[in-house]
Formats: sequence, structure tokens, C-alpha cells
Amino acid sequence: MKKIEIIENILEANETIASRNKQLLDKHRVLAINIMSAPGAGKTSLILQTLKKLKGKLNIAIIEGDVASTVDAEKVQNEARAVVQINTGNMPESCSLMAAMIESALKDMPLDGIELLLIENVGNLICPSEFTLGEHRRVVISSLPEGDDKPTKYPLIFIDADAVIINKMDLLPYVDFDIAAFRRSIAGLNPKTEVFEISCKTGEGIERWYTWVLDQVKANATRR
Ligand SMILES: Nc1nc2c(ncn2[C@@H]2O[C@H](COP(=O)(O)OP(=O)(O)OP(=O)(O)O)[C@@H](O)[C@H]2O)c(=O)[nH]1
Ligand SMILES: [Mg+2]
Repeated sequence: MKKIEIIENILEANETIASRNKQLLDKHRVLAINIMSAPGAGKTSLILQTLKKLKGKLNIAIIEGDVASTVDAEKVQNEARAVVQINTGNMPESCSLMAAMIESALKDMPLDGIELLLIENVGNLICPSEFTLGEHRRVVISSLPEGDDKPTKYPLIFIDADAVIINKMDLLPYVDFDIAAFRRSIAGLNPKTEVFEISCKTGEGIERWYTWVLDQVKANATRR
């Protein structure tokens, strides 16, 4: 009799594909960073700044995740070694990238020619925390207009972040955002994470971010 296996747990199935993705990336020595935030916090802006700054130092590919459109992919296409846009569609289960989508995108990537893959997740603070993609580092951006209570209200996404970025620091004089309170919340949830205060508009604080990215890529390249 033929045995039929049923995958009941969608998260478990996602994990299986995610570890396959990671193995493939490791085989080609590509470091993948999953960039997550609420809509509009500055994921694409950060990717653009990173591409411009690290051009000539690193070969970078981008996966853009959006519910619809190629707007973000068009913004980054001239700066990156390769760009793949994933449209998840407007379904309730499409509020995040999933490992299977990354698996398809990796088929179109020149993996031997890149050292860094930046993945822009769909703008959302809930779903992306559940679905790992096979990434090596997880980065969450919070921007000042969102308010300083997001780690308290959406803790899961911050708990396993390797880095948390506070973006739009240029707006500090105009909005009520208590940086110290935000940092205290993060320290309570995830004391080991790096916290960066930056402005993608003015470039303030962004140098430390580039250095961190370069360090992660170097550590990945020399990993045995
Ligand atoms: N003042 C200010 N505006 C910024 C900064 N970073 C990004 N923005 C603006 O914020 C808006 C959203 O930025 P994006 O980079 O598109 O944000 P995103 O997270 O990619 O947005 P989605 O892909 O829609 O989720 C744009 O109008 C940016 O110009 C910043 O540091 N300061
Ligand atoms: Mg974007």
C-alpha cells in the first residue's frame, strides 16, 4: 500500500523549506538578511542607502516582497546585482513572505556572484515573525512616527531580531517618541540585539549600520 504523507502544520512545512534555503545560501556563501517593519518604516530606503554605500565593496542581490506592484523593485534595480520581486497577492495568508517564495526566487539568482542578499519583507509587524525564510540575520525597523510602544504591542518580531533600527531620527523634534523608553523595552525583550538610531533621509547614524552589515558578511565568509 502506498503511504500518503500529509503536512498538517503550515509553519512546520515552512521551516523545512527555510532550512533548505539556508543550506543553499550557505553552499554559495551568501549571507541573507530579512528586513521587516510596518508599512512605510523605511525598508526600501534603508536598502537603497545600503546599496549605494556598499557598491564596489560587495555584490548585493535584493528580493522585494510586496502584496502588489513592482514599485520597490524598480527603485533598487539599478543599484543591485540582481533583483527579484515577489507579489504575495491580497490574501489573508499573504501578509508575509514565506520560505517557498524565497525558494522560487533563489532559482533566478546568480548565487555564485553575490555575497549579500537583502530581503525586504511585506510591511507587517505580525506575520513575518512567524515565517522564517532561511535567512541568517533578522532586522526590524521602527520609525519615529509609529510611536515608541511598538515593542510592547508587537513583542514577537523584536524578540528574535539580530538588529533593531530606529529610523527617521530627523523627525525627532516633531514627534513624541521616547528613545530611552523604546530602548528599555527592547532591552527587556531581547538584551543581545544591536540597536541603531538612523535617518535614511540625512544619513545620520547610518555608518554604524554599514559597518555591522560588513562585519556580518565577513563573519559568514570565514565561517567553517
Ligand atoms: N523623514 C524621513 N523620511 C523617511 C526616512 N526613511 C524613509 N522615509 C520616507 O518614508 C516613506 C516610506 O519609506 P520606504 O522606504 O518606502 O518604506 P518601506 O518600509 O519600504 O514601505 P513599504 O514597502 O510600503 O512597507 C518614504 O516617503 C520615504 O522617503 C527618514 O529617515 N526620514
Ligand atoms: Mg518598501
